[in-house]
Amino acid sequence: HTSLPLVINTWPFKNATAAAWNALQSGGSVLDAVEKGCARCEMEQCDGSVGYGGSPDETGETTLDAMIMNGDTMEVGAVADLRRIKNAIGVARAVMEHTEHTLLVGESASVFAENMGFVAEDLTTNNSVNIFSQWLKGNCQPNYRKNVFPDPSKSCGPYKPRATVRQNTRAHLVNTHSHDTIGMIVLDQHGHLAAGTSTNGLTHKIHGRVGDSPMVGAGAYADSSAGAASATGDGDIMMRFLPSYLAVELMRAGADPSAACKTAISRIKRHYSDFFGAIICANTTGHYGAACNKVPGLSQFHFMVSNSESDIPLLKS
Ligand code: SD4
Repeated sequence: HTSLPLVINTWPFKNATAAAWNALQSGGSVLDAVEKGCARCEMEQCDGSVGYGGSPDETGETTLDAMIMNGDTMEVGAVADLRRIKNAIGVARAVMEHTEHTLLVGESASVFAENMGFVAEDLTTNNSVNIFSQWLKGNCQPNYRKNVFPDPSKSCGPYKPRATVRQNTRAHLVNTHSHDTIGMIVLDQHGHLAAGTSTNGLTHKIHGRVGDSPMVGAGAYADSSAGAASATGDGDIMMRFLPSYLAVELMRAGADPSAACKTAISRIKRHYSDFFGAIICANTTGHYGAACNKVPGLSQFHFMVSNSESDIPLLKS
């Protein structure tokens, strides 16, 4: 396909798109491009929802999830609930290239990262402290718990199960500004395909919560013989449906990328009509598509594209 190479990523994170594109132009592999692109967002703290200093959890800590997948070899490296290390996608790649494992989590992932030479630093910033203290002060809702109540003597938690389970309680606020993961797909002229994600997850999540982004087939999936996909949104819901895997398998079966994305989203809608989420897809010829679930507050889902028809990142929706 003449428009190759192709870089696409979720949300209008155009510096990430450009970083991935430049990595390819300077001779880097598709994995280098995914890593450089996501790392750019980690350093820029894209939207406050990638990298350090965003989305503090219920204890005020920022923790990171990331994944990278090689569509040629099907190797994956991922980290979840990573603490104290800013470059989560770099650690994910180190898991892929320097271990036989796929996913490392929590404190142990951080120790692995330190041993691999990643710098340990505090991920807390004034911004994350502010978000956290606002939440403690006024609006201390157990956003991501159901059928529990907070200890009345404290402003927040500890939370206890309700004696009688209320039906259908979903104290789950969908705040579109608390989710904006970067998910990226890169395809080069030789058909090498890679995908990756990086995020700081959800604001006020329960300590230890892991989203869809580091989960293979949920946050992203790549298979150079079929295509690649990456999802963003309400990871707790989305990971139940492996939307990225589903979209790639649909493309393998002949669906065009837009149709594959739409089907992956509608599969989730069958059960959760108001979930917040979107997916991007590309096939092996460099055609791409995207779909999102329309919910109040999210008028359009934007994503970035660079290919040889336009090496300036284009905003699509
Ligand atoms: C998560 N999927 O941790 C991520 C958040 C996200 O757009 O993608 N927001 O659930």
